[in-house]
Amino acid sequence: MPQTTETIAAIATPNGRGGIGVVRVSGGAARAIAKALCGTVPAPRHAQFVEFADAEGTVIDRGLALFFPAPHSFTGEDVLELHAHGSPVVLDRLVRRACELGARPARAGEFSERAFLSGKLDLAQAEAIADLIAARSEAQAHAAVRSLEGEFSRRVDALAQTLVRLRVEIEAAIDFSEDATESASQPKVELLFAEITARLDALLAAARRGVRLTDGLHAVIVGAPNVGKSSLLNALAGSDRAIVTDIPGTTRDVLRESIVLDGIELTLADTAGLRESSDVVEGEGIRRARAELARADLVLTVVERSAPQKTCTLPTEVPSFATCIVIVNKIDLDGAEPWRDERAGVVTIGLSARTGAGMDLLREELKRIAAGGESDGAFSARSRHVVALERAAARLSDARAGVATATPELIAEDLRAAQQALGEITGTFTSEDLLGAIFSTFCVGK
Ligand SMILES: Nc1nc2c(ncn2[C@@H]2O[C@H](COP(=O)(O)OP(=O)(O)OP(=O)(O)O)[C@@H](O)[C@H]2O)c(=O)[nH]1
Ligand SMILES: [Mg+2]
Repeated sequence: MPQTTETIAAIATPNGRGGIGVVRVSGGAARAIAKALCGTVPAPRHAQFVEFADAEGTVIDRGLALFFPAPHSFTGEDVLELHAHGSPVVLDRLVRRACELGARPARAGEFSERAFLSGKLDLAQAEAIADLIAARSEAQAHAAVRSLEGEFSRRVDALAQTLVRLRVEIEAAIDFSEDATESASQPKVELLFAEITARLDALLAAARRGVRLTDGLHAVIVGAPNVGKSSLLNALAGSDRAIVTDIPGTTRDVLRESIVLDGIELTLADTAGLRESSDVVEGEGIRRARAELARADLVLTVVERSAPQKTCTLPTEVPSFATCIVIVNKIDLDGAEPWRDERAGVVTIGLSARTGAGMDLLREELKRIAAGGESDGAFSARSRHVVALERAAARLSDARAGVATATPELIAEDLRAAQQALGEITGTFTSEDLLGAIFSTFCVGK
């Protein structure tokens, strides 16, 4: 266990006034600070009612003190918790007093970082704490708790274990055979490759759902000029967010609006109509629309009711994992009723952004997509996890492709890199930079 000599202190409760406020102290000096500040070191894990005193012995406040001796604490170090009245002045004085007694103010996320460094949590779990605190919906909170309990980490670890078995097989081939492809364990290697690839793909899909849930869905509205994309954004957002005119090419920039459906956040982006344009500004808008498309989870392709067939081909930039809905707009011009149709997995909805007819069908569809996958054990995840899984998948596929052609050493090297990518998720392999980047986004006192 790494021995951190510095003792840290911070207010653990949010800014502002409240019934109670908590100051947390962690490190080797916590015991001495308890003695000086509370007049006693409370029995381990037992709340004790004490007076918090300053250097002159003047009472700062009365409250509860709790002492968690190492290693049975959140950080794995000696931890002191002071529960005082929730006044910013009182809590500040307590932190200042702790600092006079040998602590220093904690940096953002430093308690969680210490919990990680002492092996109390892995990196994905530490991130799940931040996600739980930041959760804006019950679904997000639920997913974060599952990650915190180690659901995600267990699946990553299990995958890493299988990868180790594969490496053992391959490395045995290096030792015992001139030619890996003729090795006796060849069928076994193929089987392991197939198993890991399938599991990695499943985990990647689950992690992408986790990111959608944690970050909210990123939906992009695209289509030809003048089909009613901006009108659709306004109708979904319930406000005149975007400019609507009958001039094709009205929208030039990407406009974003956040909506919440059944507790799940959805960011909608309205974009410039896709067409060949010689106008520099519009051209830039179209370029941005395509860039937006490339990172979409959900693509709403809008077409006009008069020409649904010939224009409903999806743009080529749509990522393979994105869900697509085709919106046939302006049905009011035909006096048609709203409708929903599903063909070859693509849902098409006929509606009118102007009159609002059929908007409920779209909202239902969005809710269904936003909630998608939740039932099969959603856990919270971050883009960095997805990136690491994608890297692992790429190296795994290189290794697999190499079985027939490459030397066993090269295959082993790819597998090692894949394993390292997995290790970055839970923190088995990490750099100082990565840790700094992750924990600095946490809040102070966490
Ligand atoms: N009748 C009818 N007109 C609509 C409907 N939706 C949009 N319009 C009209 O179609 C025209 C274009 O609407 P916009 O929302 O600006 O279309 P857009 O796709 O954002 O257009 P660009 O930004 O130029 O690409 C406007 O005159 C709207 O009033 C609809 O459901 N019915
Ligand atoms: Mg527009």
